[in-house]
Amino acid sequence: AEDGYDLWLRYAPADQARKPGLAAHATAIVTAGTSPTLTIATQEVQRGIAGMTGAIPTVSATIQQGTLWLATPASAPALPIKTDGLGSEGYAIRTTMIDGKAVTLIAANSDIGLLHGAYHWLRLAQSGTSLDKLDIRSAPKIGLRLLNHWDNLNGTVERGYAGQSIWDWWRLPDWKGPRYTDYARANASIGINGTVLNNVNAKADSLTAPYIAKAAALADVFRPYGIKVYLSVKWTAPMELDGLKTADPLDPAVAAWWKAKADEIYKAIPDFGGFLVKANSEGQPGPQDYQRTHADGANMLAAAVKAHGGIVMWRAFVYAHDNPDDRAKQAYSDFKPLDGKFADNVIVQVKNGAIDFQPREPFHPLFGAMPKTPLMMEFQITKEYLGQSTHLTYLGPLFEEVLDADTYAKGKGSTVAKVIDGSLDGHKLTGIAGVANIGVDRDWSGSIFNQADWYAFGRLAWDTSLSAQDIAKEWAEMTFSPDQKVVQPIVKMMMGSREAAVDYMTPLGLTHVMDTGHHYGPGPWVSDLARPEWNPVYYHKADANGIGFDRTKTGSDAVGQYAPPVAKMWANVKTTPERDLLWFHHVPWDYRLSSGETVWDGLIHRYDNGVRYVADMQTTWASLKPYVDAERFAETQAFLTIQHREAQWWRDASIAYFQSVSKRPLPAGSAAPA
Ligand code: GCW
Repeated sequence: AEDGYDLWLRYAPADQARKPGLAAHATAIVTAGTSPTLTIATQEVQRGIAGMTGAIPTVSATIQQGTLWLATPASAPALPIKTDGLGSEGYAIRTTMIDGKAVTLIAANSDIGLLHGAYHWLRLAQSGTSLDKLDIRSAPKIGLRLLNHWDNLNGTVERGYAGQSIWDWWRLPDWKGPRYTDYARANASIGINGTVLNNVNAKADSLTAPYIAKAAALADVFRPYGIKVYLSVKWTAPMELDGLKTADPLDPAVAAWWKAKADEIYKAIPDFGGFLVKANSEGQPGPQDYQRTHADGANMLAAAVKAHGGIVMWRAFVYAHDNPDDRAKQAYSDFKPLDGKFADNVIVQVKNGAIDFQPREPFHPLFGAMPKTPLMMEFQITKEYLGQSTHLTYLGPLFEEVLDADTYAKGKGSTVAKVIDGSLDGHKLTGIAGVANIGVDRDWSGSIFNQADWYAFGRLAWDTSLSAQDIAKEWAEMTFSPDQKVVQPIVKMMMGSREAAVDYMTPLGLTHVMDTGHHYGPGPWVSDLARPEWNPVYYHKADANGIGFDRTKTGSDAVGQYAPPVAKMWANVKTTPERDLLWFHHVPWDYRLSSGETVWDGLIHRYDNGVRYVADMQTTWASLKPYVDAERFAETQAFLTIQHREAQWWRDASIAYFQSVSKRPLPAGSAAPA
């Protein structure tokens, strides 16, 4: 059944006309050497070609016409392709003639590289691209390309909208169900090379011997796919598990405990990746509880894993309940002074924006501000604030917008992508993480279209220069059909969908106006939460005179945390892009937008546009009925109906509330809220 389980690795039967050509490009598979990874690559190509054409490529020792040849310089010294510059994970694909026979050669420096190459070739095959003349070289610039699971040991997933955790902790380590293999296939196919198994709001139990054994079992499944396992750790684990009196990072007994724990983990998982830490954030314990810094904490852990080649990813998502300063400024205030103080196997993990995975945020001020410290990106693939499982809001454009943002840290062109790929400041340790949207739902991600966000994250992590649109296209080709009659309308729907969500939820730079706790649906009126910075009214500051958060010198001066050219742009209401207007400025309701309309009218029009976009997606989707299988068609149609109703709810509730404050009439043509 088309229930979405196969993700983008469907290998659906190709058009009759394409089948012979496809099969002719993989009559046989020749691998130089043998390994579990090469077996996986071989079987994946067989599965793909068999699915698309019905013919199964043979496994052969000798090259024949139409061979797909997978080789490294080590296994095949006379390789006609240079593998310099491909690193340990990259690959080259080239069609060539060998002894008069047409061959497709995939070359790499490692078997993992060959596996990535095989997946690339299968992607071309699935998306209907000609395989006749290929000459491709591809290698990732970012070293760590990780999923972060916010999966709890009790099987729930924090901010997960696709069912319970896929980690079946009860039956691990003995039972390793087929889903783990399919998880590894999906991730390897887009170049993801690591996974943090458990929630950053960690429980100490994840470091006990039974859980280490369970993690080791998963690591065994993932290893031949080039995927390493990491764990989130709770700062007070030494106290909770072994009764230590303190978790002070400068206490030798604490350091010794972590060292012994690391040794124990590495004994079970020799290629264990390292630790991810949320400390002194939202109630989690951390080194500041002992008057130590984040660097003191990170460096102590880093020393524990150093001898094993492990790393520590230390999160910068911190804001304190007793700090009255603008929440958007707090991570920078805590971390910027620590630049240069972290050990060389520590990387600081920074969310894309300074608040929290909102539909739109300006890039985080730490990017570009800590040249002596490797920084990694944390994106959220799961859509906590973007409609969760039912809204179609493709995140590719959000990821792309952040990666392409210019920090001006070293002049024009100092993009966020260059900060995290290490090229701006010369860092070797580089990374990007995405908070996974994966659960036990048959379709893994809560909806078919949410699969695209997982896919886009992986593709951009591998190559930040790809465009969100090209990624949507290849995803749609593989997920639905290479028929452009299907692909084009789907890509069009996807490409405007995130902006539509911005319009019906948080137009013009509004932020964090979702209802409390679950963050689903509107709640701009909420003002009674204990922590001021959790209240939507804190963010929009709407009153009788106007709306928006003044983050210039007359307000919180958050703009002062950015490099001068950026700060200058955002400090001036006239040079601030309208999409960020209310993020940086408090403006009167009569403030004129570039269109000539007032900010009040502009706000209403954006709510209207957002709702209309969803209605247009419904129309487009309805027109695709003849081309999409019944199951996926019906689910998407039902979800779009939900989304439309909820976009309308967002619009109506937001307008009703803001109107109660602004006391203004709606512009002509806009309906009164229902
Ligand atoms: O996005 C917020 C979420 C919390 C999450 C926290 C974090 C894991 O609402 O659920 O906790 O951020 O990133 O630490």
